Amino acid sequence: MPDITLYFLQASRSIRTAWQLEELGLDYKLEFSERESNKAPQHFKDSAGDALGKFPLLKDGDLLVGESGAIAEYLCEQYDTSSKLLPKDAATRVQCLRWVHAAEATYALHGLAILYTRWFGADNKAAADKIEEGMSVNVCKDMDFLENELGKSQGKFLVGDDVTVADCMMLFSAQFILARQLGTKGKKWEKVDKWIADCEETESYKRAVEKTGHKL
Ligand SMILES: N[C@@H](CCC(=O)N[C@@H](CS)C(=O)NCC(=O)O)C(=O)O
Repeated sequence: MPDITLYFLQASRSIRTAWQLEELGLDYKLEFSERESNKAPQHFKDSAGDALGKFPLLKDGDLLVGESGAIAEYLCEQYDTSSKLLPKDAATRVQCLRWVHAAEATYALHGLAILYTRWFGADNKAAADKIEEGMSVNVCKDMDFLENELGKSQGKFLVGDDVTVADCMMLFSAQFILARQLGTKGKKWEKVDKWIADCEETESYKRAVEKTGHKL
């Protein structure tokens, strides 16, 4: 068995990695930290040993891997021996990888831009609201795309009837946008809601939440 440690910050993208580890049936040590004033405490950053101080971080033996998307790809390369999370055929594989990258580079980017506008624009609400209104166009397009792709899937998950790395990465981004209503303008996406519920119902996701104590 590999010697894996997951550095898990509460209420964060770290749940993506925990879910993937559970999907792969890998044993791992958990180093957990609550947030302090919304941030990762300095002692936790120091103990994890990555200069950027962001989570999740994964240690595999002596190798420290950062960025949830890079961790996701690393775990598939090293341990997804049956290619269940990242299928081998080129079209399905690149479809999964598109979601792995979109989770951060599109969905989290657009959602966080709005969250930061709310935080840092609080003293000029009229300007912040205008920026949020403009940026909500991106979020609504993103969510429409997700809804549409779910409609095309041959099963209940993003790429067919089994969980793939696409679900492991995308779930947190969609939950985060919807829970905080980041640019969603009160719209509802039924297939997205159903997919989120299906993901949350998997035994692997439930184990990840139970083991880590993750809260959104
Ligand atoms: N793009 C990175 C983002 C990592 C990131 O920003 N993590 C946040 C939590 S979701 C964090 O560690 N924040 C702690 C802090 O800023 O103190 C990834 O996908 O891993």
